[in-house]
Amino acid sequence: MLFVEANGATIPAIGLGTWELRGRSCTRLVEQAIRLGYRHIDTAQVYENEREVGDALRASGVKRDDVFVTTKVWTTHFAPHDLERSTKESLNKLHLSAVDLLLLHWPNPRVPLKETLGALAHAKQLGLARHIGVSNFTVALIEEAVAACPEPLVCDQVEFHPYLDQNKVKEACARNGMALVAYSPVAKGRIKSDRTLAGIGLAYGKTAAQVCLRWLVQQNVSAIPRTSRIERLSENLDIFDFELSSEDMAQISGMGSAKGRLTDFGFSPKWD
Ligand code: 1BO
Repeated sequence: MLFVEANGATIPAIGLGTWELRGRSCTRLVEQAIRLGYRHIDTAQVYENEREVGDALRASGVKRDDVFVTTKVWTTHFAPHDLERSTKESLNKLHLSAVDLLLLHWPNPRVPLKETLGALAHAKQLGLARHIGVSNFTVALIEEAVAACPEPLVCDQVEFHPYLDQNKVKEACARNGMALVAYSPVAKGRIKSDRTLAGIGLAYGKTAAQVCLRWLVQQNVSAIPRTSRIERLSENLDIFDFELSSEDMAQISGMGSAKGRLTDFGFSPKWD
């Protein structure tokens, strides 16, 4: 396993995303992932699966300090006392005394960012989170957040895959010592049938999805692919025994554009 270092945090380069996983199948999948060697699990209040993730962590028997757990505070809990209360609720569901990483899930212009960041930093100071960060923040919001936050921010978790150009956000993260964590890293499954990536993979004996994930971690990005299929868990983890050439890296980097975004909502910020 490779790790991404960011402002004092050591984040496993591959994690399991759990967006849209629910109920017993979520518990089973997370437990199986941990048995296969995943040491980074990503959940969120709004995914409504923190209890199932917590059950899986407990059932796996893995030592607490051996697994990196992220959760995210939903935007309706950004007022300071709500942030603390909802984080404690999350911890209760996860059966944990602290998460490794606590993120603001999306920007919320209805609550002053400085207040929310003060509450996020306070959650860290109370020991509810080892590290803090943001998600779905644009370059301007990253810069505003870094300037306003009393504690270091360790990442911006955003959609990132070969079809979406995220160079500006990646540069803003690097400038501020933050990691970029990629959600939907295989473009919601679209990468699996990509002929360019499959062609590149032939030379390495790897699938298009493995080439894609390798392209991400090779640029110091942590990726959290979600899958509901147990057989895909091993495939997504099996990317640490090869290295893409600089020509292959450049070819894949050239595939992205601003139009490749797959996750967007009415409440999204104006993307870079
Ligand atoms: C609404 C959830 C988006 C990805 O975390």
